[in-house]
Amino acid sequence: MAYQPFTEQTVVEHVRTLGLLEDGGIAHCEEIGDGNLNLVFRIRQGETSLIVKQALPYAKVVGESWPLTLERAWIEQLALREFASVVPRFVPVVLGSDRTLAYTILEDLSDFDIVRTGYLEGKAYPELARHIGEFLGQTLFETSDYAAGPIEKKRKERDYYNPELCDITEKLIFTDPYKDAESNNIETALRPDVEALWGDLKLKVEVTKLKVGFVTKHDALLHGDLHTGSIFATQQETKVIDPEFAFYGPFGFDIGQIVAHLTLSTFHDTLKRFERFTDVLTVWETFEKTFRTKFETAVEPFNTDGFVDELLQTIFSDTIGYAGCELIRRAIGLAGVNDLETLPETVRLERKREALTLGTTLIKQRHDIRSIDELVTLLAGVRV
Ligand code: SR1
Ligand code: MG
Repeated sequence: MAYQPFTEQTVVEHVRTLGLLEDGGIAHCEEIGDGNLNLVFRIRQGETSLIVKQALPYAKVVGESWPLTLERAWIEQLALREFASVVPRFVPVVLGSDRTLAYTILEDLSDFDIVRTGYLEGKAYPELARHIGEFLGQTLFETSDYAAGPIEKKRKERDYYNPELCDITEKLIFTDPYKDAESNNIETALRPDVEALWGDLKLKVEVTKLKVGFVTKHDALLHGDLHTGSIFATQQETKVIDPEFAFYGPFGFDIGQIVAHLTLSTFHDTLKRFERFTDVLTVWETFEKTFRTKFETAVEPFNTDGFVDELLQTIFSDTIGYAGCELIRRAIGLAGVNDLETLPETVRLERKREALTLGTTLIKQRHDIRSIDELVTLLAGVRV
């Protein structure tokens, strides 16, 4: 069967042929996708409720003028299955997938909130930071050379060859925000601030170093887009979704992304600063403890005394740098976030300026910040 984007009708017919719905009953289907790239259908019939996520051959956020590989759907289901083999409780169950039709069928998590939306409604997720720290510690370690061994690791790197999606990240996070690129979304009143940023040569050199790390380090399997819209949560449970940007990249990238988005959520709701910065602390501490404990089982060539301390220091400074890049990109690049975009104009401009200033500080000072307490103090020191 050749690729066709599903409609609410054809997706039900197709899922029926897979035996995932009872014959004859009436199924209700709704397209609920609100992301930048894909169609997402929820199908309900009796007790059954499931999600079909299908890639479109272009970036929905821009339109058909930005063609995009369908292979990302295959990568996404591979990554979900890989994560499930390490931490099944932190990912949704994959019920089916098809490479040609570019879809993944998933358990429906309708009891869960998208974390970004929940935060905007003032909700809290008390287990989220610990769960994400553990997810990161377990998956980053288990997919790295330190656990997988040389042959298996290189086979996996090949499986997650994802150049088109990496190219999006390279452009939208590391390149376009630092020049007058068409993809940028710069509010007129912010133009002088952004031009000052473009004139900051030291910053541009540091961003280039982080970009070089992104394209050359193949440390572990990353989610690749770990923001609060890629996490579902309840009061007790956490599920990571949407790893279509998955690839082998630097350990610190996903951690930096989540640090940035926890920070962005405080720009919307200043009353939640203490809670969210405590979450930043918990994510890092849980990641570090999990990774360090697992490192005791590292395969023999890597378990040299003292090595893990240096490795964690590098991951920490990369985390800070990538968090800084994400803050800047979400303030002036393509794909803004509702944490900022839903604010009234005067506040929004002020917060975006703060995102630029904080992002710049994090990138430039990443090697001087020596502990998570120092980082949290710096984040919390921002006037919001
Ligand atoms: C064209 S895609 C824009 C952004 O949406 C995704 O969620 C990623 O964050 C990407 O950078
Ligand atoms: Mg996504």
